[in-house]
Amino acid sequence: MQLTEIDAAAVREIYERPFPELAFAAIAAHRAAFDPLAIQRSTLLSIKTGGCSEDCGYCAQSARRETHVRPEPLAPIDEVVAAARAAKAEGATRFCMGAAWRGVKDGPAFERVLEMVREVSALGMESCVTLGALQPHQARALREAGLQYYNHNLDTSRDYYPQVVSTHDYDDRLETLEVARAAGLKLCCGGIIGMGESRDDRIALIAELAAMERPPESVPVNVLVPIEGTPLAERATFDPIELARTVATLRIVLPSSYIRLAAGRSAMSAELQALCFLLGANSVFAGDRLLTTENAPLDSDAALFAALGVRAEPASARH
Ligand code: SAM
Ligand code: DTB
Ligand code: SF4
Repeated sequence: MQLTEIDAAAVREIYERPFPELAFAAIAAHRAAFDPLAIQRSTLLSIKTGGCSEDCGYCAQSARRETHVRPEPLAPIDEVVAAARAAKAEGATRFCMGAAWRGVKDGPAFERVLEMVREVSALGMESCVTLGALQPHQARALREAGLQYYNHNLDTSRDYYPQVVSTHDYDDRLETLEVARAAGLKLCCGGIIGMGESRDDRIALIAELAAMERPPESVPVNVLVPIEGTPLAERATFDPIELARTVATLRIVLPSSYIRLAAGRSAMSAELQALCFLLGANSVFAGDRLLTTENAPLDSDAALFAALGVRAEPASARH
């Protein structure tokens, strides 16, 4: 099914189906578009940690909050390349570099990021960066450096967004997504669940993604990692069945996108991850760390994959 126009009512009809009906449709959609045994693996590295001007209520890296994070300057290129090599050796096919910036500023720091992108691409890995807001000439420079994916999440519904962040708005996020798309970049765009949003908010986010003229190729589904010192940690409400419904609905409305079980896996049982893979999640963050927090360890992932009989997708299996 290729949906070009989909509204919240259509998404709700899918999301709220009796679970066995929802699951059956999601599994069928997954098998029609993907090898259900293959899970894509991306590795994350924080290349510029903390000290961010923004006030995103879930984030450890806002300068406005007292958290476990100590700000660090932009990483040197050789450290980033070493981390990318290690990720490749461990079987990751995509290397994602994250900076705690409101947006990109022209100058030596951006030049260094461009060099990181060139070096990672030269290793034969897919590259992804997440640097906040982008201007068109910056997006073009990233594309020319060999960048494939730009990660920029909508994070939640338009209605709930002002309760999550006050220093930028939903339209700013959509604008950057358009800028990245116009430069020929693939989009990695998803959200966070479990930060006190309602089911309506989750449905509205899914509808927003599905209604894009060209939906994101990659959709990260983060479960809130509660960070001490952030306001949303106190509102953390995680419901595993809502996660499963979110994954299954995304699989049905975005049949050819990779759906990533992103942050929050270290707090999930093997059974819940297995359910999400069954319902169409086919990508994970691999590696012991996310940006500022721990990820599900590599050895437990290997054990989980072996127990389920699934395998890491080889490089360039589809793209
Ligand atoms: N500053 C850039 C931006 O905001 O786009 C890039 C980095 S930001 C940390 C990237 C994404 O990480 C956020 O949009 C959010 O989806 C996710 N994220 C950050 N902190 C998280 C947390 N505590 N739990 C779950 N997801 C989180
Ligand atoms: C995404 O959707 N999730 C990643 C990545 N894109 C940049 C970030 C998760 C961060 C989790 C909390 C932390 O480690 O600080
Ligand atoms: Fe800054 Fe991004 Fe964290 Fe928001 S999510 S505070 S923009 S690093």
